[in-house]
Amino acid sequence: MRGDGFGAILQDAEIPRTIPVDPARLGRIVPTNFVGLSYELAELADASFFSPANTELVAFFKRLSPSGVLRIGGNTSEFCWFRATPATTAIALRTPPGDLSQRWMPHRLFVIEPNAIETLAGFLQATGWQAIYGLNYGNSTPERAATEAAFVASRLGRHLLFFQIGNEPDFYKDANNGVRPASWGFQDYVREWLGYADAISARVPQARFGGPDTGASSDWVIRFGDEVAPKLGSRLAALTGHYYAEGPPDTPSTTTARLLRGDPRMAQQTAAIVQAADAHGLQYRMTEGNSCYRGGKPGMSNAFAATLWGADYMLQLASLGCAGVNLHGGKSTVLSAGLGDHNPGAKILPAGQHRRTNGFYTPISSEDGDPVEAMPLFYGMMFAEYFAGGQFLNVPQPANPECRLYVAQRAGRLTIGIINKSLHPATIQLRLQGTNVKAMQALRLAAPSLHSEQVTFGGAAVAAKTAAWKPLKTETVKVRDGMLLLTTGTGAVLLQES
Ligand code: BDP
Repeated sequence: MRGDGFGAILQDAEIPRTIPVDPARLGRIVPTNFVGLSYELAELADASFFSPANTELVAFFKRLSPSGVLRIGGNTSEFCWFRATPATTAIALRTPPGDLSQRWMPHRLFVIEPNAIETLAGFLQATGWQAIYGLNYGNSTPERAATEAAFVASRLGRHLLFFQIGNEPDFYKDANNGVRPASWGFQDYVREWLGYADAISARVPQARFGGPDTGASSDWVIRFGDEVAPKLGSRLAALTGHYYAEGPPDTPSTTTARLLRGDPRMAQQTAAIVQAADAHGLQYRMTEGNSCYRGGKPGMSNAFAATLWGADYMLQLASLGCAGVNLHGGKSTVLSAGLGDHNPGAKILPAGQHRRTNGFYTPISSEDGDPVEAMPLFYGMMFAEYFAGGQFLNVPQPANPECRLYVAQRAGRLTIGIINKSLHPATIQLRLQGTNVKAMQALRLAAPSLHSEQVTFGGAAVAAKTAAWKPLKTETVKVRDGMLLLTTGTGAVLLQES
């Protein structure tokens, strides 16, 4: 697989059908805070992590977006407690006793000190990002949540986008989760959830909420909108849900080929949820997800395959009207704790190949003692960020389903993304209607193979520690009589009007 078929001269016979790009066919607007990251709430047990003093992490967030969204939640959020005062006691777990080795939830508690919220506020100021703050619902009480929410709101101020209450409630009754009994269902969830929201609103009248942050049940997302939107009115900001494309990592059916083929059900479900959100005047945000659940698959989630999957996934969701995507990651130790100290990805690693034991899907690597680094998925997110603040043009997709095309107008200029997830070069011919564009500048996402971690964007890698990045190679693609023709190998090309 090579990424250098770009700009090749084509024989007549190879020229594909022309795809019209019509500026009158306007699609969805991409919010400027579309790009997001998701982390475990237990990261806050270390107040120095989300801190303005963690300058390397600050630099990577800023490299990704000047106005992104940090969602903090995950499995560990049900095992965190806020020590509001030195006298506050720990939470009591509702998880029934049993064989802990079978439970894919934390086996211990994490304390969040007020100081960690102060440093989080400084981190958000330093990065320009906003936060979605996930409150414990699985093992807490409305009173505790309200106390924590009041402190968080007072410190985060305008950097607080909204609260979420609980993580993946549709899994609570499953044996490997177990924070609620097997008989517990959606109506129980909504009733308890409203109790939390009302307790929080009593302390923080301006509080806004998102939900239900389900793991898999798109029907819960739609039902949540129908039941909760009329009750909460403008206090409800967004419908939210999670999406993991594949998993678990140690099953033979989790493959790069399957990941890159894509999942038509995902698009159908997203379209249905966006329609429901629109009907209630709400946004829909995909608040946690990645290429493969249970920590990601080495060789896929931490490789160029994830770059291309991430770029395509984010742009597909944006084009469907999803208001934002938060891809999950963080430190191995924290992600491992969130999965009950199971590390399925590490089991399939050739010995000694990685320092990382979990969280192979993380966009940013931030392991203790190592420099902060961009992982392959980070580059896919950088690619998607070029569309933030733009408006899509509805264009037909290329015939090859592994080749995807996205076109947007941003600040009056055309931005085009072509993502070729196949192992063969792809040729695209576009007719740019109603414009007199003469040339476009191209930046390529490339790597030696789909399994490689050596990703470059515009011929340059993002520097470790500083997140410095400057394209070394831009290419000029001529537009003749409105026609743009290009070929790309496995990889992606971003074209911008010169
Ligand atoms: C989600 C959890 C998150 C996990 C992730 C995973 O919210 O805490 O890290 O899955 O399985 O269900 O990797």
